[in-house]
Amino acid sequence: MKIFHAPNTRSVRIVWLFEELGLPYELEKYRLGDPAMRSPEYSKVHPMGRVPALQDGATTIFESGAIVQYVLARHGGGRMAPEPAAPEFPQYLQWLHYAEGMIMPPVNTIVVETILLPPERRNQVNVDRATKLLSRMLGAVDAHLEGREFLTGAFSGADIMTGHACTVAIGLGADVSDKPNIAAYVARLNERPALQRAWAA
Ligand SMILES: N[C@@H](CCC(=O)N[C@@H](CS)C(=O)NCC(=O)O)C(=O)O
Repeated sequence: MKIFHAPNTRSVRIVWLFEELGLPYELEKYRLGDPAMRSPEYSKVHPMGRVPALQDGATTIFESGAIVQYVLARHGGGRMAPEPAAPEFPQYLQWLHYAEGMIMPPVNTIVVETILLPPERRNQVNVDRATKLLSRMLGAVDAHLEGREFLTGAFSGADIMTGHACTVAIGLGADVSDKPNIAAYVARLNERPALQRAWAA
């Protein structure tokens, strides 16, 4: 399978997933801002010119959460995802989708307003609002992690998605001094050799 990847982006999630599963993969690597991601050829892979995307034979799929679900369903062999009948399945889906639904929107605003926009177009009101929102979104993860090592029992696709989003948020400077469970969780994730290999890819 081929992973369309750019270092330090959400495609790290997919490389991390493959590394955890020990599945072979090929990388097609880009840099953020690479004109090749805007080419007509790449728009056949991802119509918005983004990463990650995955090619599996004749199938091409984008959206990191969908890719995680797809890979685990087709190639996971029952690992890293509870069965639909398992009691933890609903919570697994919830935390799998929480990353893009709730954490990444304020993260995106912070990235745009503090990194991507030229200084004269930045808006501190937007940064302050997003920072407050992000803190509330991380608060729910912190509360859920009380007494838990991972989000839903054993390490799963939900940790790939929401764990990565928490790691990115902290990397951007989110204050988790009042969220000890998240701080410890992210430290645990960062110790995983598969994640270390994915960051280096
Ligand atoms: N919801 C999408 C977001 C994809 C996305 O925005 N990827 C960013 C990198 S983290 C990207 O490719 N940006 C390139 C660009 O906007 O030109 C997912 O989870 O896959």
